[in-house]
Amino acid sequence: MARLMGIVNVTPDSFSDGGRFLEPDRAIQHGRRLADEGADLLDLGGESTRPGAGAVSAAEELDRVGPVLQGLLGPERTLAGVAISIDTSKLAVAEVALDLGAQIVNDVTALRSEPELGALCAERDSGLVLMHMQGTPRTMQESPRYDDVVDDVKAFLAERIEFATSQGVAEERIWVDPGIGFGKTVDHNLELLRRLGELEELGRPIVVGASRKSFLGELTGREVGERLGGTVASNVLALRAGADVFRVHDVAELRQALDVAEAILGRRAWQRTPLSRA
Ligand code: HH2
Repeated sequence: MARLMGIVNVTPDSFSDGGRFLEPDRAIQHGRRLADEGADLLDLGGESTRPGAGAVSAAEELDRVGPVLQGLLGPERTLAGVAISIDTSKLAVAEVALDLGAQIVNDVTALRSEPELGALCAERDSGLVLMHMQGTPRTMQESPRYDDVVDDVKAFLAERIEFATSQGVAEERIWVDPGIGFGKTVDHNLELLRRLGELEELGRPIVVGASRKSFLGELTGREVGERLGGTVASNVLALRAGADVFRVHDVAELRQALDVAEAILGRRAWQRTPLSRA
């Protein structure tokens, strides 16, 4: 079944919602709303990775995400069946987040920034998302180049799985992500989405983060807040191509789109749902 990962960015500068949820109470409210709308997971991040974004210290990142994690999970450290992933590349942030009840580490640097993060995930038996990125957020869009973007991304992820398992992470705990928009041209992103199924050979669930990203703006001329149609199209086709986890801002709309797409694809037994009059 398609799993939806709702995005909670507690940052002043994220590319689509920067500053909207910097206040802990607003971020908590937003996270609860995404959970009600059908998110299976919430991805909580305290550092923007948009092209050109500046670095943030671990202390600052923790100041942003710590109170939100506490507010969402409470003393029981659970949120009604919804798991929380911490979107960080920093050991110190991941450690506290796992202490507070996060269950997955989403590292956009795939353990290259702080390799010890692998041992932490192993010790805590947490989930781990390994994402592909060419370059760093500061430089990644300068002139991305590949021999064959899908083969290169696949080889990178295979090597990163090997590294993570060498650090003790159980292979079953790893998910992989092609890193849409991270050191890729529009054509690279389109090719990755078109040939996503080739990543299934890695044998791990595939995460896709296409929501509101700039390739959708380049394709449609739409500003970041007006890319829902492009987001739906790219996620539905990613589902058909083999994606398992969908990292999105607009959970209600994507839940509806993916539920219908899965029923059409015959991947989900459907039941009549009474009409809601919200
Ligand atoms: N994209 C972003 C951040 N984290 N993690 C994974 N696994 N995959 C992605 O595609 C991905 C990610 C960037 O999106 P967003 O969080 O909306 O923006 P920002 O990095 O500016 O906060």
